[in-house]
Amino acid sequence: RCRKVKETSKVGQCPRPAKPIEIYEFEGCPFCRKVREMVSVLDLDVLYYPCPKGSPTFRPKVLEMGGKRQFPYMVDPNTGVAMYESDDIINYLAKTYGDGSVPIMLKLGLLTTITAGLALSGRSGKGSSYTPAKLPSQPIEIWAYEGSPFCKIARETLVELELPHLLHSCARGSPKRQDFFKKYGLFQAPYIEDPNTGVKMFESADIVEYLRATYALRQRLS
Ligand SMILES: N[C@@H](CCC(=O)N[C@@H](CS)C(=O)NCC(=O)O)C(=O)O
Repeated sequence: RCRKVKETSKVGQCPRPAKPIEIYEFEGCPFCRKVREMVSVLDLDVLYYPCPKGSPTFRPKVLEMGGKRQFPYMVDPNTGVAMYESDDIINYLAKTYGDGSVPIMLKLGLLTTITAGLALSGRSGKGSSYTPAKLPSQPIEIWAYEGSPFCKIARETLVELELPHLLHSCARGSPKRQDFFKKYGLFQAPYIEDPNTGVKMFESADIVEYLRATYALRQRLS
């Protein structure tokens, strides 16, 4: 017997930000991971400014803007609100761009931090430290969502190279999946479009190779 999975979501009825939310963070941080999960739940488009350890551009900017070198840090250009603290950011996003509710797994305090950390532990710190890279003039666009291991591989590299990226959330249930399907004839994530070079591509391994070849200052041997 064939069972169909029906994709539904309430996000279509929620207010959408006119300009993307800006989040300063890095892939390997469990507190940042919690916020990224909420971003997927709310189907938001977010401009991520990567702040891996040792990175020269956005880490100092956060210190300048907020007074602390702590991640995640969120700026909402639509409301002028800016804040640290993953729980505060999650609650703000839920109230402003959702129905106010936060999924149970994201509001268990220490347990949420531990489970978010476990979700990252198999990748042994990937997406936490900086690899010297050229800074592009425009953010790279990526269609991705937090639950996908293939999207994670692509984002680790975006973060390690400190490449600003506009992430179009497209988790299960996202109405953007249908739009994507109409445009490209299939749905597959991750997918990137780099306005700096005109490159468009699927496949996490190809994306990683492209990003390193285009932006890393020292090429890896492996
Ligand atoms: N209570 C904060 C904790 C955030 C936190 O400790 N973030 C770490 C990264 S996982 C940090 O900013 N460390 C300083 C650094 O990376 O330089 C929250 O929930 O957002």
